[in-house]
Amino acid sequence: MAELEGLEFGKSDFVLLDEVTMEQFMENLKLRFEKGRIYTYIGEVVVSVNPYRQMDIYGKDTIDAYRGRELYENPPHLYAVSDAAYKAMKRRAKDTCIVISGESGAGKTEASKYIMQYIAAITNPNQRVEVESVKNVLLKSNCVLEAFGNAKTNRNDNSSRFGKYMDINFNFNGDPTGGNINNYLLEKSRVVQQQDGERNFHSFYQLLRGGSDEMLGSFHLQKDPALYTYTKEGAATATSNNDRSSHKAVMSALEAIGFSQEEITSIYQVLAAILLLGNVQFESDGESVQIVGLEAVNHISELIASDMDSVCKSLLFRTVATGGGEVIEKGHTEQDACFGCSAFAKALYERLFGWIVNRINSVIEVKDYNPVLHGKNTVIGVLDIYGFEIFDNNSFEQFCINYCNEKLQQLFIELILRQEQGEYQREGITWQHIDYFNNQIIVDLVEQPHKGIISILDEACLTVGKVTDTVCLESMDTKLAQHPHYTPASPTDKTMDFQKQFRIRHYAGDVTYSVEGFLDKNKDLLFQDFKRLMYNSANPVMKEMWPDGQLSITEVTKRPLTAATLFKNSIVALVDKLGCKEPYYVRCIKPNEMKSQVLFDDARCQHQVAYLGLMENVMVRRAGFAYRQHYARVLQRYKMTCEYTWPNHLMASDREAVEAIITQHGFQDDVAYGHTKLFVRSPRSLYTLEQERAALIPILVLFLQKVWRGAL
Ligand code: AD9
Ligand code: MG
Repeated sequence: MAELEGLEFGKSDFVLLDEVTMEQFMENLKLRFEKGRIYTYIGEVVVSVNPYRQMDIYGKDTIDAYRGRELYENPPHLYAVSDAAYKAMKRRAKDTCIVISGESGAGKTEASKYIMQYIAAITNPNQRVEVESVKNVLLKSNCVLEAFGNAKTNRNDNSSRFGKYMDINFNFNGDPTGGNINNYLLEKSRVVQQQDGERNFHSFYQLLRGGSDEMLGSFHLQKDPALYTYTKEGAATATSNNDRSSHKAVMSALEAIGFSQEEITSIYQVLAAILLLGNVQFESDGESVQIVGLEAVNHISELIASDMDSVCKSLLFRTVATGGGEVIEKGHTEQDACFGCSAFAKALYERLFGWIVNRINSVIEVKDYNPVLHGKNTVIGVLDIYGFEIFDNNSFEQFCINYCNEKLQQLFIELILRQEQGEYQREGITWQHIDYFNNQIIVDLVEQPHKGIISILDEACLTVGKVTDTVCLESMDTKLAQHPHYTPASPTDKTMDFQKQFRIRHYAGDVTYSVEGFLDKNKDLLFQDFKRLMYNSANPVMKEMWPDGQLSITEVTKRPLTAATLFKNSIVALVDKLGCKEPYYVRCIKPNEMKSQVLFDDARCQHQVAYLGLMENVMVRRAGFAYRQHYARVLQRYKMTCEYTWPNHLMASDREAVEAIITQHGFQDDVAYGHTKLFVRSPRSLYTLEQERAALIPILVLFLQKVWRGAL
């Protein structure tokens, strides 16, 4: 691989643009995409454009080219930031994290996999067995989590329907010793309903199409996904995934990770039970509700190791404690029974997914780590989480996801600024604080205690009696009407249905939310009877997934936390975790909606550049010093451009030699000399140096060839 790219490929760092305008930014991004250069820097941030084709840039040669090298020594690549994060962790014992963001289909998950592969490839040179086994589990976990957490959507055939943060732990040698995965907000509503053209989670189709006849027979399943309510929508949907071969791969990944046969069977039994639950129907004779077709229920009870009576009971009744401490069974209406059944199916899947993640964690957990013996245990975190979402119809899920992005943007602002300021302080250089939009005000709008949207939602969920979505919306409109980022629906605004919608002015743009279903989704009600049913399962694996089922009805006094509050708590914890690490960023862009490898949709890309805050990022980077490097490195790279330093200098220090180069080019007003590094303010100076160097290289090569041939 060439050391540096030629200028025909555009500027490899947006900081080098002649002017920071959206026009120039887009021109450069497009040129690079068209030339097959999918990565570009903003300082240390990698901007990545999904190529929608296999690129020959991830092989062993490339890994070797990036291993241990500095960012600017090679063309921009994920491997370079991975290496930077790794070096910071290993050499400076810093915990680091790589935050990958971008919208659905932009390439986040692929990027996270390349990052993990790179880290796996450059570590454990001595092939120690225990380290290899940790690496193996970390890599194999992707396959399992994708099967259970990904689905085909209209935007992406392999869309992650959960947020994922993975910590990889390292010992003092810089070898992985373990890890931990956190998952966020699995889109469980997909289990029972999918939009046109979309599918349920891959795992269901993999089981039906790839499971052996023997397995399917014992689960009372048939091969055809069209036979099951929950999979029939997606049954005919074409997808690039091969369910049958994926099933094999997942089974062997589960085994390789260390799941026992009993556990693997239990996982698939839960899936089978969910599929059968989808086919259960209810009918009412006006007085009581019955289940239509008891055979499915019989099979379900077998699959979840319960008795048929208990399953029927939990589908048709709920146990309630009266004020006097009495316990009574209340029959469901047909509507309640249907609601309960699908809530049960969703919860079964969510618990299963959570259990799988925990089980993987138990295998890779760092055990017996002794800091005295093993040195500091350092961490690299990789975050692959949903990007900002603006759909035609935005619901509770988009509200949560967009709140999460506000929090991450907050962190981005804080960390990038903090990092910059920290560096200037360390190097003894003064710099001017710069201001830009701080989105804390929007974060507060959502999460502030008592006043924020989540609090208002929670209050409505806790109120006894029938508070509807619309009543809750009225309360939000009254309390937040004055907020500059909140717009109540107004009868005069033609773009909004004033009875059901509200609008938030997010940092990334305005989003109109439809409040319909907000309260149900926030309450996330699951009748306690289902929890007890599963806790009493004779299958120990399933029982383990439902520890809260052990409480008897009279013991259940506290209301469980709402979905929004649980999500908020998990995101606050995530941000805390990221906040104490040195961050590296990958900002992914989706070039078009057609999955085309040639189409660059200017408007769509520009929109993403705007809401990812990339222009601001370039400005911040340029407002300070765009470029900084250790003196020795600067000298090594540019010494050929100065008569006092080529081929060697006679000065007292590298710093003085660098000063000679800078002075000879007349850039002295554009730089600052730190304790260990040179800081260059304007990219133009750097650009001139680069050009001069590039022009000199062919002359130098000619010269050397002549020397070798003995012509000189
Ligand atoms: V979602 O938010 O989970 O819906 P992601 O994760 O951002 O989304 P993903 O990584 O799944 O997107 O990428 C979508 C598809 O783009 C992949 O399935 C690949 O077909 C394609 N892709 C993405 N990145 C690359 C790449 N570096 N090289 C080749 C890529 N193809
Ligand atoms: Mg993904």
